[in-house]
Amino acid sequence: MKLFHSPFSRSVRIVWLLEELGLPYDLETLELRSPAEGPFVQATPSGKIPTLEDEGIVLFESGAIAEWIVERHGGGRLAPAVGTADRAAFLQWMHFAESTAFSGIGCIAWHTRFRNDAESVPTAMADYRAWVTGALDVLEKTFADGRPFLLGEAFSAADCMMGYTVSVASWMSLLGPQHTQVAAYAARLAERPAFKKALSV
Ligand SMILES: N[C@@H](CCC(=O)N[C@@H](CS)C(=O)NCC(=O)O)C(=O)O
Repeated sequence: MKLFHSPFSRSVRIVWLLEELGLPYDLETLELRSPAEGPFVQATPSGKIPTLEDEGIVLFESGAIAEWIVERHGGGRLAPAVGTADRAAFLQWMHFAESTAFSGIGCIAWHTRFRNDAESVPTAMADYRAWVTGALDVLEKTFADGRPFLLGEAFSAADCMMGYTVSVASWMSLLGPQHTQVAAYAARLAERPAFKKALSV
């Protein structure tokens, strides 16, 4: 497998997963070009980061890549069996992590990091923060029962997806004082050697 990666970008999710599974991979590390240059401008086969090349397949979308890796190479690890109730929850969190929970974070980054015009769009910025807070509130309720990971006692690929999301939210100071369970979840994940490795490459 060859992974196109940029430090601290969503490809961290995939490095993390590969490390958790102990799978061999080649990393092509790139500098992230500003998305303000235009859509799909990254120096990868898809124009986006992450992109995975594997067995002649070129795949983008971090969630799809993570699902492919556990299905094709996981040997039953880090994902519940297809067709089970746990699998349904797994799919929900895999997709929630990017499509719902990361969308507001991405918009905030767009205006604060790439466009530098956050002050001129205060209503939109307030909406984005509310979206992020709403998603973190869902997680806060989920972890209120004391579970260490999204699916309960078992760490799964969904935690690689969501762990990146909550870590970025934390780095961007988007967690509120009410998000104690989410903060504890992020701290728990930060101790995992595979995540530490993913953040170091
Ligand atoms: N939903 C996609 C988002 C991919 C994405 O936007 N990646 C960012 C890096 S974190 C990127 O390539 N940004 C630059 C661009 O859009 O040109 C995924 O989860 O992989």
